[in-house]
Amino acid sequence: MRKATFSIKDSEFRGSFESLSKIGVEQMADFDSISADKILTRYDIVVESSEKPEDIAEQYMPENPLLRQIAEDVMNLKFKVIEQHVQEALKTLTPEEIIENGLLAGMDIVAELYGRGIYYLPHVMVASDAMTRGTKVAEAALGGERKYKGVVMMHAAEGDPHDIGKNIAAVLLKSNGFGIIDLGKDVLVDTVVDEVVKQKPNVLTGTALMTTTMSAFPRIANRLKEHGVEVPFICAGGAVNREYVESYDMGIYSAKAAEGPGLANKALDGWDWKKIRSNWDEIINGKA
Ligand code: B12
Repeated sequence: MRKATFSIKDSEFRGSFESLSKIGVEQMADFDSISADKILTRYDIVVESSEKPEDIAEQYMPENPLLRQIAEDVMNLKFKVIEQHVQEALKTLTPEEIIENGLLAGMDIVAELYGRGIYYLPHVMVASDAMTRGTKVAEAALGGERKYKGVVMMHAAEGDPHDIGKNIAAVLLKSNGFGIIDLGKDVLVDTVVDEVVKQKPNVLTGTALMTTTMSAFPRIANRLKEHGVEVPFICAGGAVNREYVESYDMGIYSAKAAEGPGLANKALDGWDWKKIRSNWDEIINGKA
């Protein structure tokens, strides 16, 4: 991984003073008498220097060496070797463990490094490709066709290209015996409504990572009501929170892909969205 240099030496500050002097700024102050140690604090550098990319990564790194290798592959954009490493890990670990604790951990690191301006969009795109390749290998190991206990229709909101979380949630729901109708990403509100009315899934899910796309969810809920359709509608992604999702009918919040099966199972038990919502804490904590 690229190592970032975060410390700027005193001499570099002094160098800046020297160049200022050359353009005549020395007339305003006697720079030689000023100690950079005392007055020059670059707060942004201080903040950055306290946590190096390696330290940030370490916070998310799994301990198991096979999972660590996979998380490192995602983080280091090793899309060519990740499939082989997932195959090796499958000899001793379950596909769910590999996805949740290896691939997802790697993507968490990438998201964190991107958020801090250390990684840029191209890094993120290659990392997400590596993550997708690894997920496909793990998913294949979950077994072939099976009889589904219920159907979950999934989508990423209109205008939203972020589908990594949705795809992970789909794998975990599949591995728990659900059939998935994946409408894809950037799905029009009208398309979601039409498909729900036509195909009558047990559960609908939506993912929104952008504040510009999250309003698609209440629009979907309202349009479904106009059609006289009610369905538990799991809404997830960084753009939404529980308060927002519970501000419109049918909405059930989820922060983690691993929560999907627990919530969807309740719909199969005959719970409507109101009952799932009012027992949300118990379901998420495995007490309902
Ligand atoms: C990867 C990424 C991309 C990739 C997306 C690849 C892909 N196929 O998804 C690419 C490079 C394409 C991309 C593009 C853009 N991105 Co982007 N991207 C990210 C990034 C770094 C990580 C997102 C991610 O995949 N996280 C990991 C996954 C696993 O998380 P997740 O989807 O939230 O899923 C978790 C939960 O939400 C939940 N979950 C999700 N779905 C479901 C479903 C169910 C059923 C359940 C139960 C749970 C569940 O489970 C998962 C965890 O277990 C974030 C930064 C960040 N810190 O999040 C920015 C971020 C989302 N992007 C952002 C932006 C602005 C953009 C761009 C507009 C940038 C640009 N200027 O061009 C473009 C989009 C352009 C367009 N309109 O087409 C912003 C959004 C800001 C905002 N609040 O609106 C973010 C937050 C970055 C930032 N800090 O500014 N991006």
